[in-house]
Amino acid sequence: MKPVDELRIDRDRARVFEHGWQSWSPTTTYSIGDRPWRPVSDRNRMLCYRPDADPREDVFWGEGLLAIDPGDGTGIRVYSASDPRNTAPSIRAEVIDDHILVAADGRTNSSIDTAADSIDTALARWADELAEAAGVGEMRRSPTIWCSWYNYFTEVTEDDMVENIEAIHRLDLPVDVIQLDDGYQAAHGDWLTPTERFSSIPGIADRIKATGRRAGIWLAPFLVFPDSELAQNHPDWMVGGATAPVLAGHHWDRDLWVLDTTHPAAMEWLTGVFATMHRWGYDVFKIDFVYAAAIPGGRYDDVSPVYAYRHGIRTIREAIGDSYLLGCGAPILPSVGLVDAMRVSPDTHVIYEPWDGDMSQPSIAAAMLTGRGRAFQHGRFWINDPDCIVARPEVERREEWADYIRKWGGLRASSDRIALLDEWGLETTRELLSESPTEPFIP
Ligand code: 9PG
Repeated sequence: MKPVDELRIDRDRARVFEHGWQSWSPTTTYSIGDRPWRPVSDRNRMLCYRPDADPREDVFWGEGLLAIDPGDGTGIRVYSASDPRNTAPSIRAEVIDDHILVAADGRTNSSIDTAADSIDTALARWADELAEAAGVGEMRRSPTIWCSWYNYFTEVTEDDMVENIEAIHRLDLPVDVIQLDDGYQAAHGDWLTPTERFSSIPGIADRIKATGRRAGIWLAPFLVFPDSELAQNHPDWMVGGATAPVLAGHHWDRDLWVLDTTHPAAMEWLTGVFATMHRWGYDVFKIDFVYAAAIPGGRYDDVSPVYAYRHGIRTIREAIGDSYLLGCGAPILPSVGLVDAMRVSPDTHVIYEPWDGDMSQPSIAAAMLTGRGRAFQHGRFWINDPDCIVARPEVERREEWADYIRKWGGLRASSDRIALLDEWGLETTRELLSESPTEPFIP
């Protein structure tokens, strides 16, 4: 770490904004006495934080971006990677008495916004500049979506899909896209082969399109199960190679290997997977756990992990034509300019508090914390995805979650089994689905 700045603060008023690495990494503004959110386990660090960073708990720490309001009226300091899309320095802010020492492990820019009256205002302006430099351009209107995940999780079946396609149609819900999530595929890597719970993957797209709606699908394109056919046939396409594949975590009861996006044959294969899905009728793609492509490790080409990541996303983009692309579990700043919409928070859930107290874990509280922290990105980098509306009676404090989406939401998606919605749930779902605001705002 090299020193970047040193400034005096008013300890009672000063605030520090930490930007987390990927969609699920906690991102919020703290007072000086606060303890920032950190992973409670190595499992969580790997899956939901920057896997190769290990900040102390008594310093503030941003990935590629950190902002400070010294609380004395001298202006908001914004520290960021000098090239936020291509490099990703960690930025540390250490409080010592009435000073903050800022340091970073790569090249950073710093600016002082003396006109901004809040950290959010300064971040919104900073984001405007980055969006302009990145050539982000006009936002595409986001479709309204129904997603299978938050009711069925990995147990989703073909019958579940058909039941909900029919219910949405019968109730004339304002849903543009019906999106099949995790659970249809034989294994991570074997995306074109259905599990025994599905008779056909193109068949689902046909059923959806027959109701006049568009079809969407989930993939974790850079994750590979060690027991998949892909891993068996092409161990040399993995980051780390055939002999020492790099781990991107352990989830779904399996170790996770990483597809090497710099391997030309692997990218040809990946292009084929997405082009096939597209030909089958899918034109909304939720690409998930994509942080994996930015994990350090040995690759075919000796490029930086962030470069490898961007190349992987571009390869997908080129394979799917005009389709709508939603990033998830994605390194945030390296994705600017590459996706139409972005999950800006951990998952929502039927539970309010995270099961293990870690604010990267599925829960309404964690989704609201970080989604709020990244509200300034909406309409500037992409359409923010605050995660799905869940409104069935089982959902803890569901009114709060609905209010949050009403206030901050960008992309609007529903994820309840429609048959489980009571009158309040159905009305709220219908209301929230009726618009997907694209305008940026100052949070
Ligand atoms: C599919 C899901 C859904 C969801 C994604 C992502 O750390 N974790 O335990 C963890 C659990 C679930 C998860 C991410 C992290 O969910 O955000 O919308 O698509 O994958 O498996």
